[in-house]
Amino acid sequence: MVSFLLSACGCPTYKANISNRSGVVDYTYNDGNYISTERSTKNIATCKGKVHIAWFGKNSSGQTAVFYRRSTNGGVTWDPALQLTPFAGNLGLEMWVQCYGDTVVVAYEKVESDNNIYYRYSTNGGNTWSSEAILRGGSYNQEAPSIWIWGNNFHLAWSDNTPPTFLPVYHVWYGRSTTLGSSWVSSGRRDLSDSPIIVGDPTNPNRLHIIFMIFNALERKARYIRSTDGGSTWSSTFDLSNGINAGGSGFWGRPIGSISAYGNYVHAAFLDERFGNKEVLYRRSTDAGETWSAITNLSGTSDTSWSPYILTNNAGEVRVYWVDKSDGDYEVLCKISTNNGSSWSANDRLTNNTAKDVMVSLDYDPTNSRWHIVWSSNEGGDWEVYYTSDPCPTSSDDDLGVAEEGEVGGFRIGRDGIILHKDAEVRVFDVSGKLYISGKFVKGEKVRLKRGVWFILINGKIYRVII
Ligand SMILES: [Ca+2]
Ligand SMILES: [Ca+2]
Ligand SMILES: [Ca+2]
Ligand SMILES: [Ca+2]
Repeated sequence: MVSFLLSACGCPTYKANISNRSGVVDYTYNDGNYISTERSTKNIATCKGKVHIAWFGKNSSGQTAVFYRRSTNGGVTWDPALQLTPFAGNLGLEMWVQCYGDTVVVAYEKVESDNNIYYRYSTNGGNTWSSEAILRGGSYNQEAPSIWIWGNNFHLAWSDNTPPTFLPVYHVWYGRSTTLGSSWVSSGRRDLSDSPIIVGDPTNPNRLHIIFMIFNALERKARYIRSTDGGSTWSSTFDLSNGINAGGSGFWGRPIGSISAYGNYVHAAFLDERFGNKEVLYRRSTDAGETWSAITNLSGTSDTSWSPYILTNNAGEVRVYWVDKSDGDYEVLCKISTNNGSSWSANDRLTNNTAKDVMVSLDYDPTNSRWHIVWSSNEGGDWEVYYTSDPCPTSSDDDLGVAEEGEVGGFRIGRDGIILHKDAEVRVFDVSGKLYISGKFVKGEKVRLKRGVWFILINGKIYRVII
């Protein structure tokens, strides 16, 4: 019996309204469809304890600008918002925020005579910013930027319809720069067709992984390529969809996905309808992308599951966040593995309201050992961009990792266990149901627990907590 669920997707006592511009639209994704029609979007990056968030904000005339806001203390408090671009009518759908150390990049699309990718960057953790410049431009369309930075290497994957021969055809392109995008060491066309996401392996930055989709009249599949030499050469294309086209009409037919890697573990999530309705499908590689596991249905819900974002950390915890229509409106759901994707928790939810909660992305900061999550919702009447973290943000006067004293069953959650508010008989079970700790604890005492998912029986009720 689970009588109370403490959401494992985000801190239940802390949610920040980052955009906080009442009466006007603020989105993580620049589309009137509200839900994302592609997936090359990441609105949050966390490095060295700082949290960087960018989003699209409209003015009362309906023009759109890119806004940026940061926290320098791991999401506890937030600096004032900074407007990175003037209000205009030509911003594209997607943006990408990435950081490495003190370097922060915000890239986005503009629809001009053709489409181009613009960006601004900071090399001092967001204190000051470069002027706006073209990251990839020229004839034809450059779209859907995705960036991974490691050391001096700036890796960019994007979508580009520069003609291979005579006719413009969208391909995924990759380029590497050692000058933050002002010049390029290498750059070239990879494969059909669109919506790339590039990630690297922090344990071996020469390993790069790109997930993308082929989306045309003949094929609608999720695809994968990798490089093991820092982007100099690339593998042949692997069909993650294993021969099955995504169903659905229009943009709903896009098998959009996401990818993350740490060491030999590579995790891919994408969408299709082979299990009856749109589900988040999952495959992993345990050999750095050389071979892949069978396809599993991760979401398993009764209605549309959409726009998955998958991320692993340095401790083998993997998280997938997505939006799901199964309770009638859109909610952000999540699922967690603590063993590199071998097994997964039940579905959990970040949101629970009658509004649309959409387009989630996340990052993990080893500096504070926390997951940082951002999404859009119109729960307040107009659209806003919201942030939370898991575990809760740490306030400066509390070294236990607990943000609030909210009563959740007579205990608080700390970084390395739970702290009791009163004397209690406590039994702790691991995710497989095995008894881990049993005993009497006194008020203020800490029940030490390793990072992971635990079931805690206290005062006759079971709580599911994530440390
Ligand atoms: Ca707003
Ligand atoms: Ca162009
Ligand atoms: Ca579903
Ligand atoms: Ca909702």
